[in-house]
Amino acid sequence: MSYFSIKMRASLENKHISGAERVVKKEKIQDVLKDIYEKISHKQFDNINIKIELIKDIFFIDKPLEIKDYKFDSPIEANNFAIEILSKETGIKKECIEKLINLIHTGASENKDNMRGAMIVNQNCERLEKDRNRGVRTTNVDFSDREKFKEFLYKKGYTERTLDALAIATKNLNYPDILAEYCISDEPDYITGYIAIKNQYIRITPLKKLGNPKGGRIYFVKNNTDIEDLYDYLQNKTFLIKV
Ligand code: PML
Repeated sequence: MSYFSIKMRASLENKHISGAERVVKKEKIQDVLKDIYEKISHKQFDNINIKIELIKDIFFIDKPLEIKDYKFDSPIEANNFAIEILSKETGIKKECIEKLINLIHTGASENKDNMRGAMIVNQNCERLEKDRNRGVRTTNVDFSDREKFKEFLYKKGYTERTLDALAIATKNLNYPDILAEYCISDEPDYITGYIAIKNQYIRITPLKKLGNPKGGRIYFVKNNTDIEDLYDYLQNKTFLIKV
């Protein structure tokens, strides 16, 4: 059975507006193109880039991480809760995690913009990204039946952001040396973030202050992580999550 990866990126004056990624069988390509175009058709853009590629090797993950929800009165309380769990799961000192989380909330790249991809941090609190502005991006992951699973999540009150983020977190945590992940959106009004640990996707509201345009991800990894292999896994290996 052959699968194709479809990647769409829309921009306006070279600024990213919207993006979508899917992994589907050939007969679904036309429907998916229509779907992802609908997603951006109401926005202003001057360029859409679509790439469709045959996937040579496809891997499967048995199920998505289990979703849990927690609500707090303030981002401070919410982040303290996240830091507690992340420290327990990774063995990394709370002060280190707190410092890195603060960076994500204030713009983690050198010029105080958001990093383009995720920060990678080991248990000694050392940053391992090859480029501190670019970070690493998890791509090439989708659900085996995205529409069915989307409907299931929508009925429970979740959004397409949850769907996409759950796919990314599930692929990340499937890598043996990734111990945990922290994420807040760069959308100023999307204040639900998450932490992911082995088997769990823990949604936390409000993980950031309303109106803050900063966001990003941190991947917490084991000390002996092979960084080349990690990049290859996150960026090049294609996974479908069974649902
Ligand atoms: C959720 O609603 O489950 C949290 C999603 C975070 C999305 C982060 C992003 O915008 O990439």
